Amino acid sequence: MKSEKFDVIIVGAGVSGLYMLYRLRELGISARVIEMASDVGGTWYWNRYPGARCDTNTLEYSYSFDEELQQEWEWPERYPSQPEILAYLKHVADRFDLRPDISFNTRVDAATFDEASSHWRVSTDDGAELAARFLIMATGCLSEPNLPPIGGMDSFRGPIYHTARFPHEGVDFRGKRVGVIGTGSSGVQAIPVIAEQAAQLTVFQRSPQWSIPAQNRPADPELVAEIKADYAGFRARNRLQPGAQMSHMLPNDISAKAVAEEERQRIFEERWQEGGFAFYGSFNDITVDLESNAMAAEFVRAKIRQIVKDPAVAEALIPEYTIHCKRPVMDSGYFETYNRSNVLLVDINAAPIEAITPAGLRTREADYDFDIIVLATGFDAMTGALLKIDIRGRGGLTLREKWADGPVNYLGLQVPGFPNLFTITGPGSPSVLTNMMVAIEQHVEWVADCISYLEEHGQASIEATEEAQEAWVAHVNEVADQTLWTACHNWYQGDNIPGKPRVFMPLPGFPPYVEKCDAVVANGYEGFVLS
Ligand code: FAD
Ligand code: N01
Repeated sequence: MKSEKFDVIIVGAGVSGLYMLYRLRELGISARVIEMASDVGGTWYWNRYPGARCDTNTLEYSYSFDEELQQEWEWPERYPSQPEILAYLKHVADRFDLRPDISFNTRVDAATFDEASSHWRVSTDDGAELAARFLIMATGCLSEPNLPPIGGMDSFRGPIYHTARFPHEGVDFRGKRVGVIGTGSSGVQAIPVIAEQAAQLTVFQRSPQWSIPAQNRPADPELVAEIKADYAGFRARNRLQPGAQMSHMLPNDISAKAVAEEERQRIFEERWQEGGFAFYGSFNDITVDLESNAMAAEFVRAKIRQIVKDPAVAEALIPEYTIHCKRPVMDSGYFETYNRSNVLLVDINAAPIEAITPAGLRTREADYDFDIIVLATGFDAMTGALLKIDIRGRGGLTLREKWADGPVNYLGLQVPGFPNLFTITGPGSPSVLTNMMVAIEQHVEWVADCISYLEEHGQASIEATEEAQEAWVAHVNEVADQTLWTACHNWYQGDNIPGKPRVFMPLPGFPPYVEKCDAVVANGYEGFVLS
């Protein structure tokens, strides 16, 4: 059996893993990245479904750590497509010569903390065993696909594709009868594109979506020049926003209830035309006040009724839950797609799916014949990829046991009982509630600085205390309870995975979180034991 030793092992070569490797190298610390895919990119390697695209503006969804990189790279559109982001991440890997320290096509199956040597022993699917003092999980918040527990999958005569495991060579939908299950961000992006190609598209909807038009367009050269003239200043202002992004239009600091009806409609319309996250910045209380939230919902409801010609279909597409309660969805012609004669919407609350059949799919009310089925059913978010690995800390305690009632940790970075193990954008940190590029950079820099500090001060290990964890978990719950995010069925709290404990996992509010992380360091790594 091979056995290699490193200072640090990083699992995952997406945005997080690549920057982590770069940063450690700059500090002279040796690291090995283990990645199960055949190349870099993470999310942008796996999610190759038609229409896959970011909904964070390109000038914000990019690394800020290298001035030349951010000045030189040119994004053609307002929102980058999956192929563009993948090309960018491959460029980063090549530009900084990161590939020699990455093992591709290798999956980490287990990691055990050896208390005697204070090392992590990591086993991979090729039978290798590696050891490192520090283990950094850059495994992604949205990387473990959710395969719905629908019977008969193996019996289907055609192919079934999950959006997060789409074939690299693409799929030819021309002339095909296609069934799509799921109407989250992935489904909403894929459905209009598939509808244009397929002979017939049937969409199986469990929850309707409050989708806002993305209003994607070619990059505006004047805006690009303006931002690039002071990129550092732009990034710094971004980091002061609760979601670490500005969408080129700052939120209005006024309540929806504080303006007259006509003015309210004007502002909603202006923001709808701007598109994307800007809509939720129409007023400062849409996401926290039920009355203001209802006003925004009413505006979007009217838009759906206006766009969708068949009133019954329009009603089926209108959600009942509060707007912005699920992760916001942005679209390019989603509601318009239901005006096409080759598209059928099936509400599976009224007619639940019973099984996948050899010919297609059966609901309680009808049988459907398909050539291709697409699962746009999302992810076992935030904890899925971590818990898939058999992680064992002090005394053989497994992370699965520790998190049996939901994830607990300190700062979203470390779990008591698991010394020297860090999670990038782990549960309990702002992660998926932010522009993740920014959240990732902040976490990577904090972890790299921490390891460097330990090296400089001759400390072998760092471990969060139980007291710090308890206080942190209480804090995350308290902040989450002040929002409307806990009011519906969403993956932020594991509702999409049968049997997953219902815990609100990310922490709302990026700037106060950064302040806290900085204060912890300033106070000598308060809440951690260094030894
Ligand atoms: P990932 O990109 O998920 O990378 C994790 C890597 O770890 C993967 O390559 C995976 O193969 C590897 N891995 C996992 N487990 C193992 C294992 N056991 N062994 C070896 N390797 C392993 N965020 C935004 O901020 N804005 C957006 O607009 C946006 N759009 C998105 C669109 C889609 C379709 C999806 C799915 C996500 C989107 N996100 C967006 C979130 C996105 O996941 C993050 O922005 C970011 O790409 C995460 O990077 P990461 O490196 O942390 O994780
Ligand atoms: O996954 P989702 P996603 N039977 O969980 C349904 C990011 N992202 O891949 O809502 C039938 O949102 C499920 O129904 P319900 C972004 O953070 C960003 O679309 O649980 N249906 C839902 O309709 C996003 O939030 C972009 O009732 C089932 C759908 O499948 C996250 O990734 C693009 C089912 C899953 O929606 C996940 O998005 C893509 C079942 N058993 C992704 N199980 C951008 O545009 C689930 N569903 C930036």
